[in-house]
Amino acid sequence: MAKSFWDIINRLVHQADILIEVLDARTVEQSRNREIEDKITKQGKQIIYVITKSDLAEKSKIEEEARHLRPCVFVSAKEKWGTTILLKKILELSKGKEVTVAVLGYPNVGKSSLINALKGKKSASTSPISGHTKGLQKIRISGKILLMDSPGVYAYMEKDETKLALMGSKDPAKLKDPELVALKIIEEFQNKEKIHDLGEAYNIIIEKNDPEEILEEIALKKKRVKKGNIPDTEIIARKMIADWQSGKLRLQR
Ligand SMILES: Nc1nc2c(ncn2[C@@H]2O[C@H](COP(=O)(O)OP(=O)(O)OP(=O)(O)O)[C@@H](O)[C@H]2O)c(=O)[nH]1
Ligand SMILES: [Mg+2]
Repeated sequence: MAKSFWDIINRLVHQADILIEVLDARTVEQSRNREIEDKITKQGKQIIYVITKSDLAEKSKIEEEARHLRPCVFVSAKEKWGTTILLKKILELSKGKEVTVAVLGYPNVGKSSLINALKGKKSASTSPISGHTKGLQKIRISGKILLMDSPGVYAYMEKDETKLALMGSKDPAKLKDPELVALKIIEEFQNKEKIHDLGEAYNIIIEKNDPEEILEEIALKKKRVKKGNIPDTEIIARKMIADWQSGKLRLQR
């Protein structure tokens, strides 16, 4: 796997003139890969940072996180924002010449959706389940711009399952320790003093304070129980992770 991963990166960097690194607005810094960014710039290719899913985060927070990234464009493939600006940026960098642009990033970050939003119609297949795009696919956007969709190869360099899950790059059904990730989500809400919002998302009032007890409380109140009314923390954890990944559970606003 490791070899085919670098093969894909090398091919993309070799074939493309511009590489778009797709970053999740909710986890801008974590969705970068410095090693791949270095490889791109060393080969004299241009990077554009595209922060997608901008509809899921507060603008001021994204701006703060993205202040060092240049050039950087904010997009929502869902709401169709930012695509005209991104196309203009590509044309500006290519100086009107024909250009190949590769789209890179973590699984499920929104690479294929971005391509469809740029094209204005569905050309790349998308899915809420990570690992959807398998091979490289070329999609012509206009006479001047050829886009390349790629699988979410970034995940092969990241061994931390919790991080991958929080970034939406790991299918909750395939997690070895979903409870650990759910506890992290609960802690995130606690750290931001937004535990009330977590309850609200599930139409319950959270009364406990300890994250493990909160997980059990949510399982009980949402009736995810095993025989003997024992909270099924594994099932509720997988559900919470899926809701986090889809944006149903979110910290902003
Ligand atoms: N809210 C929101 N959801 C988005 C946006 N872009 C993509 N998504 C959702 O994110 C999920 C993944 O989108 P894809 O475009 O398939 O992601 P990908 O990076 O191509 O994923 P892989 O091919 O699995 O690596 C889908 O459920 C999309 O609907 C966006 O701008 N806003
Ligand atoms: Mg894809």
